[in-house]
This record gives sequence, C-alpha cells and structure tokens, in this order.
Amino acid sequence: MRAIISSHKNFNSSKIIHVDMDCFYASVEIRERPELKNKPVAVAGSSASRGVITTCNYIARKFGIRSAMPSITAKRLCPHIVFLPVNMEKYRLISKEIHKIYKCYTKVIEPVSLDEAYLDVTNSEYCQGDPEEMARQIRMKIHEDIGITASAGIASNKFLAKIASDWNKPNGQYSIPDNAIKNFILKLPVRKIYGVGKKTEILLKSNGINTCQDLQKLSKERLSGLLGKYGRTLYSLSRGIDSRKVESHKISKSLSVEDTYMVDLTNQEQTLNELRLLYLELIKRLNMEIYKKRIIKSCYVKIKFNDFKLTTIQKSSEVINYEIYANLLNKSLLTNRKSIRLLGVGVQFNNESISQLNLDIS
Ligand code: TTP
Ligand code: MG
Repeated sequence: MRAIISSHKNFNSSKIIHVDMDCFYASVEIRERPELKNKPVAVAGSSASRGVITTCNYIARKFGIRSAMPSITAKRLCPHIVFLPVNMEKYRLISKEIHKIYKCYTKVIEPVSLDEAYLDVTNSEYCQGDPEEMARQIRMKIHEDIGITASAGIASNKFLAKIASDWNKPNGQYSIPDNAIKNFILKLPVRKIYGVGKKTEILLKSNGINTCQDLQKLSKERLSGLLGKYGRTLYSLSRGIDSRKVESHKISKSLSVEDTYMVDLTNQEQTLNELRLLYLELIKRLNMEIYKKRIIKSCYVKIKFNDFKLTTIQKSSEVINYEIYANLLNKSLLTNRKSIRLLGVGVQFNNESISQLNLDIS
C-alpha cells in the first residue's frame, strides 16, 4: 500500500533536514581507536609546521580547545590531550557512505562539506512523511553503520534547519515547526545568521542591534542603507524567511586548498616548498570525478601575512601548472616582505561550459 505523504502537521510548506556530524574528523579517528573514547582528542595537521587543530572531541572542548587553534595552545590548556594526524582520504570515503544513507530518504541532497548536508524531504514517503522521524532514523543509521554520531535540524527552510542542527549538539536533533518560528527567531543573536561575520556583528551592535527582534524593527531601506544588498536578505532572515532551495546539483565556482602555519614561513625556498605541497593536493582534488569535466578560468594564490593582512593574486588561465602558482607567489613576495601565516592555492571555474580539464602535473 502506498504511504500517504501528508503535508506534515508541523511543516506546512517544505520539509528540510540539515545533518551535521559531531566533531567529524575526531569521531572518525576515535571510532578506530576506542581506547581514546574517554580522553581529550584533537586532530591536527600532519607535520610539525602545520600544527593547527582541525577539530577536537567534546571532552577536549571542555578545556576550551577549538578548531583553528594552534596545537601548542591546546597542549597548554590540556597537557594530556592526544593529537592524531589528519587523514582526508578516509573522511572522504566515510562521507560517501553517509550519503548512501541520505539517498534512502530523498534524492534532493545538497552537500555543504564532507560532514554537512541539506536534505529536502518534502516529497518523501518515508515515515508517513514525518521529517522528525526521518532525521531520527538517519542519525541512528549513521551511528549503527558508520559508528559516529550526527546532529540534525528540521524546519521548513535551510536557514532555520541549519540553526536547529546546532541546537542540541552533540548527538541530538531539534525541530522548528512553522508555528514556532515567530517566537524562536525573536531571541536569536544576529551572529547566528549566515553571512553575519565579526565585522557585520560589530556594525549591527554599534547600532543597538543584537537580536532578530532588534532587526525586525528596521525597515528594508534602513537595512539596505547599513549593509547594502545583504541588508535585504537580513530583512527576510530576521523573520525566519529563507527562499533558498536545496540544490542537489549545485555547481561550485572554485576549488582551493590552504594551510595555516604554526611557525610563519619566512624564506622564499620554504614558502615555495609549501606551495608545491598545496599545489599537489589541489591537483589531487581536481582529479576527483566531480571536477574532472570542469574548465578552469583562473588560478589564484591566497596569502595571509603575519599582520593578518590578506591578499589574493590571480591569473587568467585555462591550464594549471606549478609555475603559474610560483610566479604569482613570487610577484606578491616582491612587494611584501612580511612573513606568511597562511598560504592557499585555488582555481576558479568557468561555469558556462563543462568539458575536459587540462592538468599538468609538473
Ligand atoms: P564542523 O562541522 O564545523 O565541526 P565538527 O564536525 O568537528 O564539530 P561539530 O560537532 O561542532 O559539528 O567541521 C567539520 C570538519 O571540518 C571538522 O571535523 C574538521 C574540519 N574543519 C577544519 O579542518 N578546520 C576548521 O576550522 C573547522 C571549523 C572544521
Ligand atoms: Mg560537524
């Protein structure tokens, strides 16, 4: 008998689930080393010069340890912390396995990163169309089949679903039914809204705006005056309105690889060596199935200096090779003599046409 897809009583229009693994890289590593389950664990860069923490388990978080913190700081906060190296290949494989679970519930899946995805289950017949039950089952399957925990958020749009998945973390889920949006949104701090970074938060706070309730008091025009085009987006988001669709075939505009160094890079030879490592990783990723048919439009190098000044230099090119990146880097080093904290290499894609990628691994 065909199950009836109800417009579920709590979600009248769309039903979106946002799923996010708990301390993803750390959970994967601990899964293979259960003796570490009750110890503080951090996953950090693989070499001494890359000692920045990617993530840590929730025991380590109690000591104040966070992503992007230098390992040395973490060691000071928690001397008995266990460091484990990053293994991207492994995380990619596990991410694929997790996606197989999602596919049992819907075809409309938008991956955001290896550990995060939006699922549009509006037309899904499973669990009598109950998105909360679907989220519970998905989380249970991830736990049983993969051996890690995930959190989920359920709402009628992406913005609220994402906020909800963070609400009962770790290993929890939270729903924002349509009739609860109005109250839920009022107390939400502006920093929780996507697109509001540090600078925007400071600007809003200096205008006495701390929560969505404060934002709701401003007209569209006033918000546009403060923040340009994004002001109009904020006008909607602060009312819990978000019309972005879950896009299962979203085409990325760029791909990049970067690293933050615990010890700044100070000489050209060392910097070029690190650049080569990043370049090789970029090539590896470009060879993945999803990028193989993309045409490159330009190559770029991103540098953050030790005074936190950020610069990006790019060159139009349909081919990519190490020399292009080395030249871009050297050009930037001619005008900047400061030491380097972060280095990144990337490509921008031509989104109009998709054909064979031209790679040169020299
Ligand atoms: P997140 O989902 O932001 O973090 P998390 O899964 O580790 O923890 P949470 O329980 O809060 O969701 O990121 C997913 C993975 O991305 C994370 O496991 C490691 C990686 N990552 C970095 O490499 N650097 C970073 O600065 C962050 C934030 C994440
Ligand atoms: Mg996560």
